[in-house]
Amino acid sequence: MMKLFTLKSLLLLSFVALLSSCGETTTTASSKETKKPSLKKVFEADFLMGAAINDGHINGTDTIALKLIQKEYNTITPENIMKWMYIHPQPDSFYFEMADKYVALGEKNNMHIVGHTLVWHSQIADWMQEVKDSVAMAKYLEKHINTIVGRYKGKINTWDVVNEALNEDGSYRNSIFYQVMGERYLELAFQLAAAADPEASLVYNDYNLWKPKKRAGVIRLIKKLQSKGIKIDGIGMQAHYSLVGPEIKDIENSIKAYAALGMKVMMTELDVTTLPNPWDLEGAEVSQNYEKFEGDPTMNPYPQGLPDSIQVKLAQRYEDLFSLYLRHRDDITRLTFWGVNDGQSWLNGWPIKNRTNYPLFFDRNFSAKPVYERIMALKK
Ligand code: 9MR
Repeated sequence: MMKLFTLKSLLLLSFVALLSSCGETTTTASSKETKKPSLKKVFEADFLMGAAINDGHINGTDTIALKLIQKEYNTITPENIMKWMYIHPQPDSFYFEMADKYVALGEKNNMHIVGHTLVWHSQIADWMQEVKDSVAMAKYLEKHINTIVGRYKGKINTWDVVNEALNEDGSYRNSIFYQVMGERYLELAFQLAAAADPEASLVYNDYNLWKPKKRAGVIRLIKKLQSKGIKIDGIGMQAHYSLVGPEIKDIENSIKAYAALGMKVMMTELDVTTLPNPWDLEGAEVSQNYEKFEGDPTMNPYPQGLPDSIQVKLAQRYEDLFSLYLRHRDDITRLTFWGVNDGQSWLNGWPIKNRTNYPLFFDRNFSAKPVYERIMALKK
């Protein structure tokens, strides 16, 4: 009964009411399709369910993927097309064609639309790397955020405002932004985003946020912004995990710590690698690449398909994660997978290129893997 009156439940009820008032469901697929169970329906009372999508999905050329996205998900994130180098390639020019299509796709399907990402040191435009003066950098940040957030005001519901600004020990990453402006760049980015769209939910997004030292860094950041009256609504825990780590209790401690500061928590880039990781790499540091192992069969043991024994481990790992997420459903608002099917996952190329990985719920033919039923069964 109490549950009915949580803010989350009220929001969900209004969301459902809005959908019914539009006279349509969140999918445009045939009515037969809409009757089938889906992740978004099964977890409707718990979280938004989503995936990161790319060009073929947005253009509609990848028709099978698009159908699957419409059936299974009620939120989308652009995997690459809104990153600085694509959307703001020159100081005075923006490229909005793909972003416009992405937002139109989300609107057409009544989806919760995520913007990813306004300020990130990676995939930044070359010209921005050359800006060495703090006044000029602040101006460019202002132009970048005002133009992009302003264009999609009222349409993009959640923004990953700053991405991966912390080192593993919780200190600030020595990015181009930090070198030139110090930590003020984070404050400015959140201030600008809040001013450009006061209704949008504003998120700090990073990997390995379960690590105690990194968690402490996020807590310092949240408190700092809050003490200055700067709006921050949520923490995006990317959730690039393996079959064995991190431990559930570490993830749980972070969820609790962020929620205790009034943050909504989102699992923004969920996937579980199934391949050998001899260096015990954690997270998603894109600069890590082990070229010399490219083509080494011991590093790519399942080129023809995932053995049943590993399917079982994958399903168990996701079950442990989803059980945790369900326990914290009042604080977690969204679960977004980083990709649509195994063949499209970035984990086929990181940290060794050209491997065959199986980190998601759907295989290379878009068929649901055993993990799908196992997770749906959690709600039966
Ligand atoms: O999945 C994205 C991949 O296609 C890009 O090549 C890569 C480039 O940096 O970025 C990947 O997405 C990253 C996301 O934007 C931020 N968190 C880590 C993700 C995986 O690297």
